[in-house]
Amino acid sequence: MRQKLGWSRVRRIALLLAVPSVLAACANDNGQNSLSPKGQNAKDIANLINPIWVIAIVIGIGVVLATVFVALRFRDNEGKRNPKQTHGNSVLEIGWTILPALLLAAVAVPTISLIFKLAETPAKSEALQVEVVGKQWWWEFQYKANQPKFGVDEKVVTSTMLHVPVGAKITFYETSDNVLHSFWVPELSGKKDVVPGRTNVLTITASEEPGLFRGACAEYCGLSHANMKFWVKVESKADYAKWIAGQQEGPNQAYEGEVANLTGKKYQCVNCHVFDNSATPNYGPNLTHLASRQYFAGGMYKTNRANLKRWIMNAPSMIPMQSQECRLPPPATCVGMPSYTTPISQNGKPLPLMTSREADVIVDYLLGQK
Ligand code: HEC
Ligand SMILES: [Cu+2]
Repeated sequence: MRQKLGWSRVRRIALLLAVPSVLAACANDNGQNSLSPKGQNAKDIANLINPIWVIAIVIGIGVVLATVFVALRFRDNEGKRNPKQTHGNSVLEIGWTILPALLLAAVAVPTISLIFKLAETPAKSEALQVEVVGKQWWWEFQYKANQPKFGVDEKVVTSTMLHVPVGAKITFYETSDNVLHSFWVPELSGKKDVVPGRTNVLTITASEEPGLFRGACAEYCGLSHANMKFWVKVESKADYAKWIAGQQEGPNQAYEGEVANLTGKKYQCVNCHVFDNSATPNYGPNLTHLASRQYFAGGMYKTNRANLKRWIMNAPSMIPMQSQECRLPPPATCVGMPSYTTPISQNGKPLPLMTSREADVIVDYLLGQK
């Protein structure tokens, strides 16, 4: 039975179509917009995809209109308007095979040449060399030692905040010590998969202007995948030089006394963290210059007293992790940073719970680690 397409139904359908478009328009400028490229790689990709969009939209609209036209014109009308029945039309069939093939071939030429261009790796002396390790669920950056052009003498291990000078080329050597991740700074470059047991190489060019660019893990990697962000901080040459020199100085304060006792013995933070040497990686982020990082915890929180204190006492309450029950690094089966205020025991013995005062001692020290 045919139903009349009444006005109320039309309106309902229109509303259904309108809601997603309106919501899409609400998307705020979150610094992850690959349609507003700021770095050369991202610009090259946008210059390729934009004309293809135009062609695709024109063809898409044509196909939809033709489909709607045929559906309306030849809809069941008690047999009155059956189209003329034919079998085979060589001209049409050859036409609609060759035309798309030509179109795809035309699109392939600039696409393939851009793939090769983006895969180029400049000489080691020309680009800042950074090893990237995808962790669960944060990013570790290790500036390779001996890069005089970029002010790096000793290796520098940091997390979440990647500092680079304006206009510089950066070659990333990406790997993972756990599961698959994908490294993506939408406004600067395309993605690169981060695969355990492999090193994938990606070179990008920083923006010409200073700026803070948001990156994210773009490959589902477990519980806190959505919280695995990072930032690329593009700085003037002078600011970058100051930062990289600061990272290579030892800790601002001696690592001794009560703080060393709490973090080294009582709570054994040193199982997972290094407090006094920025050249050494560990299971968790290197904390030697923590206070120089604007954001911590996978870029999800600003580095300030309130956030740090809450984090140190009970990190899993801020980012979902599989570590409440365990204060040991791998090969234990916990993932992430444990809670120090949730009662747990190890080998049948209850572990000490952190007091607010102890947390203050640790936070005071960490905030001094510029
Ligand atoms: C079992 C290993 C483990 C132990 C023990 C541990 N942490 Fe962590 N910690 C981590 C991991 C993993 C992260 C990163 C979590 C994330 O960002 O998702 C982290 C993150 C941090 C951060 C934020 C650093 C950054 O750059 O994002 C601070 C600060 C920190 N831990 C301090 C401590 C202190 C203080 C202790 C001891 C009281 C401690 N941790 C004990 C594993 C551990
Ligand atoms: Cu991920």
